[in-house]
Amino acid sequence: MTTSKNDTLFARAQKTTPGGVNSPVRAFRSVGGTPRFITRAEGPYFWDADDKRYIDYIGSWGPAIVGHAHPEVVKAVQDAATRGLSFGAPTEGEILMAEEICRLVPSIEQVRLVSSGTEATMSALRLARGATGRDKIVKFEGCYHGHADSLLVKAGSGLLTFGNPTSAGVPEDFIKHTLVLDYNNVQQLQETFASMGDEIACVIVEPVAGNMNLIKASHEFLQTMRSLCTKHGAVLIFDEVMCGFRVALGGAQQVYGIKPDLTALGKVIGGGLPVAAFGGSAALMSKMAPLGAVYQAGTLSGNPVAVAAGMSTLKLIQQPGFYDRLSATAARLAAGLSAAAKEAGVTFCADSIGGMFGLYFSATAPNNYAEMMAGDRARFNTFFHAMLDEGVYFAPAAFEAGFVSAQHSDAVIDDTIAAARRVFARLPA
Ligand code: HOZ
Repeated sequence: MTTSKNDTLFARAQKTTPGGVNSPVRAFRSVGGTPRFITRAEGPYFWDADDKRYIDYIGSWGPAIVGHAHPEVVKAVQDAATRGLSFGAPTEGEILMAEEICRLVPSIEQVRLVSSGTEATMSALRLARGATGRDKIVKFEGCYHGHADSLLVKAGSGLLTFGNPTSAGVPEDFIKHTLVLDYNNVQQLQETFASMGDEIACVIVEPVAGNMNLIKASHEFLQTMRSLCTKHGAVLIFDEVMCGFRVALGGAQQVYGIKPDLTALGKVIGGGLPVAAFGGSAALMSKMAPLGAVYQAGTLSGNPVAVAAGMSTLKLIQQPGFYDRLSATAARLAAGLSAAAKEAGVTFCADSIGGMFGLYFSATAPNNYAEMMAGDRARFNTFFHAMLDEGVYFAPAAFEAGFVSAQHSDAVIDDTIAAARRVFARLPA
């Protein structure tokens, strides 16, 4: 048997990098086996070190919305790179991106560009605390908002792999102000505000959760949150790092018709390079340095090459019918996989919103963390590996959402469904 180049690279990587990866989900710890080391990507596909091609359903966890290596995005990056890589001084590109974000997301009047989703949520949190003079924050079990200390409590994504959703190394003192509630539980939210509403600086939520598989918030849940925050002077933060520009051009806030006070963005706005942002009303954003007392900074914030990739992506997603097609693609995949499972008698369902989807080895889609954890994860893992063998790369954990791009044609989706039909037929009863 020949050794896979992925195995060789993984063994080598583990000598110099903890666990062999630079972000835990990539290590395949949840599903077992060897991570695939990616060598190149194009459209809906990427190739691993053994030159095996996969239909890619993570799309860099969202950014590759127009498909990998889109010629216009690549050209924009190349052009920007020839003019210089980083200046540590402002550029007109940053103004253009800020103007575009403010135009596309009506709740945002002013925006600050940063380099990662973690920075965006962490800074939004600091701003909420600075603006209200309060310490307490509310988050929801299974929502992941990056790896800042006070947000790493009962979080989703990679932390769930280890069965310990709260990270070591976070002092109790740092998280004693973090209140963790159940996602989609309206009554618990009301009770919490009734007992301590005037001490709460902010509520932070993924309005479409993408880090405990895909879970949609109910309209009532988000509307209650909006009303309670307004009533008690707390800041409502929508973490749209994943769902922003993914579920609709105006993000989840457009889908639900609810305006947060602050929004965290990332992924799509960088088009595959590191750009993220947080923004809200001009009054709130004026509390940020250099105007206000809330400090935040970054050498690579608004990096010219990254902004060029993001702007080019933001232009492409505004083509007429873009989101109709993207939504239809994800819905076709979800319906086709559900039908294939049903034919094989496998308990399974799938759901989608815009270009995001969820796969569940349970009879119905989960509404919260506990329901998601009740799904059959062993069966997901078997399915994941069988699909990988078939050349289909889903997220390597049952705790992650999936993503389609504009380059996932009907033929690509149908190939995926045909592969799933073969896999479901082989799954042990
Ligand atoms: N937080 C990302 C998924 N929800 C994982 C990022 C990565 O491992 O690349």
